[in-house]
Amino acid sequence: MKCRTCGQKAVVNMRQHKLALCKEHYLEWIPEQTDRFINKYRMFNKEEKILVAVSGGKDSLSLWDILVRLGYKADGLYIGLGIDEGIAYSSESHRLTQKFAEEHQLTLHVVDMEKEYGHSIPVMAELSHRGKGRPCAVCGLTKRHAMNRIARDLGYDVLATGHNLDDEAATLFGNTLVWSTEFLVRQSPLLPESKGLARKVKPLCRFYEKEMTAYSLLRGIEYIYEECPFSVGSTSIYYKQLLNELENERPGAKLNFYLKFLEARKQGLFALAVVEPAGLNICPTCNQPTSAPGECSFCRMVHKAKADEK
Ligand code: Q46
Ligand code: ZN
Ligand code: ZN
Repeated sequence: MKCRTCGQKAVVNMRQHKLALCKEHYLEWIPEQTDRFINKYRMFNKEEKILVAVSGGKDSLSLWDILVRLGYKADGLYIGLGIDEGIAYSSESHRLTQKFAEEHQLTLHVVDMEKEYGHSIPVMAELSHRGKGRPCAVCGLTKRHAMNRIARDLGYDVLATGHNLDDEAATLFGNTLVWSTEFLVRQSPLLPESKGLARKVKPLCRFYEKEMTAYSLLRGIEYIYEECPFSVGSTSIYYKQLLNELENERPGAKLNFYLKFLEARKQGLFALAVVEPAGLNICPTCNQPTSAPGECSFCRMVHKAKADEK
């Protein structure tokens, strides 16, 4: 297999794109494509301040790396979840993120759950009785809250996350199985800023997970190989397996599933589902927008955890 650009030996062969590339040209192709997606979906421009949510995994570190290589103003945000589970998951992912930031002389903000709110994610989940043994609901709520707070307080224009095509296709598949129109209408590479919530973008949403793995390995990015221990056995991992079986038989099926959805969405397939939240309210504790009057669900959770502690 030869590189399409230079004819040297290819190291990556992408059946779904009928494209093989050598190391040098693959490491050029990924940022070029990313920039194309950023412009196509009008995510942000070179003047805007971008906050990248970095977890220490391959996708978010690669995203940070790509944005900086492309000349965008991108700082990082690491959220210390306090997940150990015998593999020191959080401390190891924090160490690798810190290392990446230092080596590239980048600015990294850190929010430590335990220091700022008194409890790690697993403890918070237990104390607030949410999530039935899995802290993911609490974790998701916390991450959204912290990202939005830092973006607002430090004046970032946009929040970028490292979701890849496999993540997006699995979410889409899950939402389609139950025809969850309210989620389908909001699933997009770009969510514009609205009522105090920062603009959110997913510049890697059209790359297969294996393309991101290849990028991070060829770029020599050191990332945490382990997935979060709480992701084991999750529905999204099951959906990813199903979609991979489909992809093996029909290369390109996953990308088609996602892109055709974006097209249908753009043409207004889910437009009727757009229900504006009835007059967004402001949480009196953290000043972030919330759908119901009174404290937001994050602040209620923190209070409940504090009350139950006593
Ligand atoms: S939600 Fe759940 Fe993830 Fe949080 S607790 Fe781990 S698996 S990190 S994307
Ligand atoms: Zn080449
Ligand atoms: Zn609040």
